[in-house]
Amino acid sequence: MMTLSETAAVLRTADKVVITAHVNPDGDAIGASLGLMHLLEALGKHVTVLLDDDIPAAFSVLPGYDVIRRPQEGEAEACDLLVVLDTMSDRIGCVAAAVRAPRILNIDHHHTNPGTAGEDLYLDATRAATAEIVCDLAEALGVQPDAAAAACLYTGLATDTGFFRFSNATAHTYRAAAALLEAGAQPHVISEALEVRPLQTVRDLAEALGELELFAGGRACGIFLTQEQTARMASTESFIGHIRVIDGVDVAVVLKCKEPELCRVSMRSKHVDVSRVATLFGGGGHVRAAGCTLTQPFEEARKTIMTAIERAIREGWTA
Ligand SMILES: [Mn+2]
Repeated sequence: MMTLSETAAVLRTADKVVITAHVNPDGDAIGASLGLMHLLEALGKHVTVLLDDDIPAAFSVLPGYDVIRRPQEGEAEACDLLVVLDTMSDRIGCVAAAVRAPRILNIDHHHTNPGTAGEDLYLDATRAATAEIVCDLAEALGVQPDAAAAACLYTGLATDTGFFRFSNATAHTYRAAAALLEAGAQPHVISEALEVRPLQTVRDLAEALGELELFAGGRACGIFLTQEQTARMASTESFIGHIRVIDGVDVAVVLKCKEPELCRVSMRSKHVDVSRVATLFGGGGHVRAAGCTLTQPFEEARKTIMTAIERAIREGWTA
C-alpha cells in the first residue's frame, strides 16, 4: 500500500498515461477517469482514457466524454503507466490486454480490494468515491482542478453518494464538493443531465416494479430479471433505488441473468453488510452497496442470493 504522496510521485514521473476503470462504468468510474485525465493534462502529460464498455449518453455532459475510447481487438497501446480506478485490475475487461505498461497504479476506495501482486495500490476506504481520492491527489500534485476537471470529479462524488445523501458522504466529501463548485462545477446541470431517462427505461422500470418480490419477512426486496428481460432492457441501474426505499426493507437486490449460467447481482442495504454477502460469491464492494456474479442458471441463482441475504439478515451481519 502506498501513501498519497508516493502515489502523486508515481503520477508525476509518468509522461504517457493510460487511465481505465471497471466495466459497466458508473458515474464515479467515468468521472474519476476524466477528472484525473484533465488534471494530468494540466501537468503536460499525454493521457488516454480507455474503457471496455459503451459509455451511457447521459454522461456526454462531462468534458472529455468524446475522447473515451473502447480498445479495438488486437490493439496494443504503449505507455509509461496504466492507472486503474475504482476497482481492482481484474475488472477492466479487454483494456488489460490492450495496454503495454511497465507499471500499474491502482487507485480505489473499495475496502474489499486486496491489491494485485506486481501493482501499486493506493486505497482509501474512508473516501466516498474514487473521485474524492482524485481530489486528494490534485492537492498532493499541487494542481488546481479547472472547470472541466471539477465537473467530472463532482459527478463521481455525487453519483457514489446518491447526491450526498448516503452514509458514505463525510464532511471531507462535502468540502471536496464545495471546492469543485468554486472551481466551476455546476451541480444542477450535472444532476439534470444524469436524471434524464429514455421513455422505454421508465416503462421497463414499471415492468420490473410490477414483479418485485419481498422476502426475509419483508426485510428484503428483490427484482429478478430473466435473460429475456435483461437482454431487452437497455438500462436497469435505477431500479434498485426504487425498491431500497420500501418501508421495512433493509436489503434491496437486483439480479440480472446475462447468460444461461451467468447472473449479475447488485445489492444495497441500510444496516446489513452486503459486501460480506457479495464476498461469499467472489464479489465485493462496500458495506451498503455491493455486487457479485453467480455462475448459475436464473432460478438457481435467484434462490442462492435470496438464501444468502436471508441468512445475513437472520444472523445480523453488520459491519
Ligand atoms: Mn466508486
